[in-house]
Amino acid sequence: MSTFYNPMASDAFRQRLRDIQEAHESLISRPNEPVEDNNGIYQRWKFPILTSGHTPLHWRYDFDEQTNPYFMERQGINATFNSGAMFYEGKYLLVVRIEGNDRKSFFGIATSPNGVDNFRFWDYPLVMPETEDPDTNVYDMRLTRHEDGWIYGLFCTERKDRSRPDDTTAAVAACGIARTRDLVKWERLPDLISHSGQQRNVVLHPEFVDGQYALYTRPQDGFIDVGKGGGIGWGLTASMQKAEVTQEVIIDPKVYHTIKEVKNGQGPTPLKTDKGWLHLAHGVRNTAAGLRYVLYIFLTDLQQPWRITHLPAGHFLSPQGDERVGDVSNVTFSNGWISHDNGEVFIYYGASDTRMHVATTTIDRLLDYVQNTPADGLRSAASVEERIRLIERNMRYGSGGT
Ligand code: M1P
Repeated sequence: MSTFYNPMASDAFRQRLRDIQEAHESLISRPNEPVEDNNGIYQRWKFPILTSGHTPLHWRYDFDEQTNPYFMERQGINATFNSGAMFYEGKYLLVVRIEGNDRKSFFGIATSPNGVDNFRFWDYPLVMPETEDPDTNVYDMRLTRHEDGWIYGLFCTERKDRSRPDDTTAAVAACGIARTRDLVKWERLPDLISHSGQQRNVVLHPEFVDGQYALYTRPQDGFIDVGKGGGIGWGLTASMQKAEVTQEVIIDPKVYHTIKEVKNGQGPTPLKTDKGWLHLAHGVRNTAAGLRYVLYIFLTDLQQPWRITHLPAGHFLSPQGDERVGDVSNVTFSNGWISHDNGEVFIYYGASDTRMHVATTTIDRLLDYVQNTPADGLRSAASVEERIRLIERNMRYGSGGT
């Protein structure tokens, strides 16, 4: 990472430059630590791994005293969240959704040697080429290392809804597609064509299925409301250079009175295990205080990745403590996780559309969780029955003794 020194500036200006660089370095290099509380499923880590304060100072300040005599932050960064993730050349690499004070999101790459702290941004943000129809906003990239040899980044591209010119809030979401070999140079491909309305949370499956590329989709009637659409969909396309899904089936629908009553969406690229494909997703319900986004896990069949074999009830991870608060409070959202051959898994999640966190676990724990957590009985009485089964099993060990 670059350090900056301006020999032409006044003592006061140079001192401030030194001070903010020291404070920035101490934030970035602060060691993270596991939180004491641990549910046995995963380990949360205490500090956010990325905040707006982690973004490079030279993206925000003007270091020239002539043009910035008050040493102001010229181009503030509002938030860093919802990051795609992969292990790349020995480092934990995140493609971070960075939101400027101007509300525009863009991508920046940050890497860490250990996956839990010391994430440092590359000197420049990622320059994403545009299609003939320029994006207004791009965000939430899912990285997939596909067996065709490319690394794909699928993301949401948002544009004004031109059919409603008088409504300044009307927007259209679609799936933008780009690919790279080195994460530096990106080739933009045409946006996904689907025939089910708008799209967000589209994810590329890492292997060919029946000789085709396979996509997890999330069709939606509106920009925010999924309306009659929604659910995690599945579709095939012969090519990613002209990706088109003509047949989309919903493999994981939204369901009344569950954590995904309002909407849901595939998270990162699923992980292949010997028991099936492990999926992380987000589910959304409504509350008097607004929407609540939580994460859940499910397992699909190895040969038929669209077929769910295990789907535990309820959430796997929900916003806790400070994670609850931010620009869009009560949100956990994940579009990146990293697994190693030794079974370790690093789950990266955005909290309340503001900052990034990590939780660590293993494939074995995730498989135990997904295979042995009861499914949703969809009624209070069924939940009580299920809980009584657990209580009765435990009662064998209760003697009233110590
Ligand atoms: O604000 C919460 C999330 O809302 C959207 O997700 P979804 O389409 O599933 O509602 C996205 O904008 C996401 O980035 C954001 O975190």
